[in-house]
Amino acid sequence: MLKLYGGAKSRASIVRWYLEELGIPYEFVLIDLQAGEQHQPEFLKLNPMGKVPVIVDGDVVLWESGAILLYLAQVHGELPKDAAAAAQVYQWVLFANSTLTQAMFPAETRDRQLPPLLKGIETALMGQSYILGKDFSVADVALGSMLAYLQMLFQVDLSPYPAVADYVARLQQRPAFQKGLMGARA
Ligand SMILES: N[C@@H](CCC(=O)N[C@@H](CS)C(=O)NCC(=O)O)C(=O)O
Repeated sequence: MLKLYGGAKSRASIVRWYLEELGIPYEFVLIDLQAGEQHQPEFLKLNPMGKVPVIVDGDVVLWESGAILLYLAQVHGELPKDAAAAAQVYQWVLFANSTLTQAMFPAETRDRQLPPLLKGIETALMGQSYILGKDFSVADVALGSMLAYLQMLFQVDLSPYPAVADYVARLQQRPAFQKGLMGARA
């Protein structure tokens, strides 16, 4: 069975959400981040960077939540075959995990960095339910997780961006979101 290594409150929840969406059975292996278990030799064999999430899927050992999401999407036939269409998925996963995440930290620059990005997401969501159009995809897991974290961790007010606020609310209603992203926080 696929193993997912994560902390109690960590980005492993993003992967958990997608595993729940795909209905893939998995074993969650809790790493005690407070105790520094991620820096122990046993864990560093899985991820030399000493960070979660990590998955072990047969012979495949993989870290970085975005890479894991895209791997799962490809293995389970959820990535478009067309290179240009697939690149749209990569674009949003990378945007969520790099540009958007960097704008969330540090706190001193958050108020300046975030508004232009939220405005851009608002524009992209105009007239559509999900970031790539009418259908839910792995790109929504990457982007929706970061937007949900913005609200949960930093209480960012999304009301100036009604399409973004509606989008996050729509994603939060998904059973897999509740089980994966919220359930893992307990
Ligand atoms: N970009 C990485 C970030 C991984 C990351 O920073 N994980 C944190 C938990 S959310 C971690 O393992 N922290 C422990 C440490 O840095 O010692 C990803 O998306 O997987």
